[in-house]
Amino acid sequence: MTTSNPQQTSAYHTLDLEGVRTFIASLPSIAGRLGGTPEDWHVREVSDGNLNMVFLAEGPQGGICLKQALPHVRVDPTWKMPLDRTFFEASWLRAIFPHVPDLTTECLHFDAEQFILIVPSLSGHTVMRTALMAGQYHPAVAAQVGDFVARSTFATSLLAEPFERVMDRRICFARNQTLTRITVDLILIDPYHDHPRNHWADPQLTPIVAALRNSPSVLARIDSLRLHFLSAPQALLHGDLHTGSIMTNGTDTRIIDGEFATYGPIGFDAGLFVGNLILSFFATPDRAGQAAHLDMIQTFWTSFTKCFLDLWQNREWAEDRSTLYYATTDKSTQNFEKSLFIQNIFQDMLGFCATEIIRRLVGYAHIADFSVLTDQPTRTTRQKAALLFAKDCLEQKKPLKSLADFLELLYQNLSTP
Ligand code: SR1
Ligand code: MG
Repeated sequence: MTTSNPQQTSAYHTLDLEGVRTFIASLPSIAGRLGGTPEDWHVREVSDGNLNMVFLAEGPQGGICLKQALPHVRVDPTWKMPLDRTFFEASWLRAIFPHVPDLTTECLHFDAEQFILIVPSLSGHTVMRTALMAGQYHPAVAAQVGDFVARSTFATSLLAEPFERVMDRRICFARNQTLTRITVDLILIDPYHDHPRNHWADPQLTPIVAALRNSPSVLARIDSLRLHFLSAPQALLHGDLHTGSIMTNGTDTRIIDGEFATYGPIGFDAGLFVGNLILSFFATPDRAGQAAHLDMIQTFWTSFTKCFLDLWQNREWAEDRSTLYYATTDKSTQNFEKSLFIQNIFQDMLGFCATEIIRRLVGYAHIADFSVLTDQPTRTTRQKAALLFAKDCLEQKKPLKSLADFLELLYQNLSTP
């Protein structure tokens, strides 16, 4: 297969099922994981996301997951795209895996010619969004995601490493510009303007979209969030931390699909995750399920802050003094500065959470959550409520200073028709 894509070598070709079998057979360490002979392997395509081809291969001894970038968006072949996203996903895994080996998958192999990434398969795990839509709420998962965000961001930030290492990694991930462009356009620009990619199911949402676009404070906040996203390289982000990027069996949870990885504000990852929990909250029919969502948001935030601050607290000494921040100041200054740092992440989280809610309802790449509400008027009412909640978060006419304020606003919007 040849295209005019400059990154694409003539050797690149998109694999089919037999191609996957042959490719794995050429890699002794991967073939050894599966066991048996290539004829014994069960290979199937499980592509689900918007961008790539994904295959699972299972043998008598184990399984792997193989992901290959396409020269276009998988769900829209007219949207051409370079292939390098699997390189960035492999690089992200290699950077964070030592810090979160229990919460993501190991990069077993990356092929720079075929843009193929191989990781262990997660059979027995379910996509978190699918579990939520089935009413399966595992309290441990939100805590694990909080730990994941804390450990992966802390470890790749200036708080943990000499600035030279952080800057080298920033240089690497600053090249992930194709997917960063998608994030900037789809989340932080398009929904606030007319754009052919925007769409929404029910015309009853149109007045709310107009209200978002006509609100000076919303537009100013969106510009501030975009500026912040692009100019605050605090830590290596997952970059697309929605509930479809999380797989769990209720006890074991793995964060996958880090192809959007880039340096940015920590509140972006937190905001996307919480935004998706809130979308699921508004799509949940019953009170008990809704309460479980509030618990998950609280658990996530508590676990994130505790884990992040514990990691910071433990950095009292380092040979390289440039990596120590507020370690030797008096206790009350130290507590003040650290709590200010967390407060800023909290405010970023609220902002990015709102942008994620808006883009998933009226931008591109909608989510399936609301399909569980089979009654159309109820579905529309809930989508309107979610959008209005997001608008309130961006405008903050009444300041949201704490998680309690945030959760109260959430309940208010659920009960206001
Ligand atoms: C063209 S990519 C659209 C969306 O899919 C990915 O999962 C990201 O969420 C991206 O914004
Ligand atoms: Mg993805």
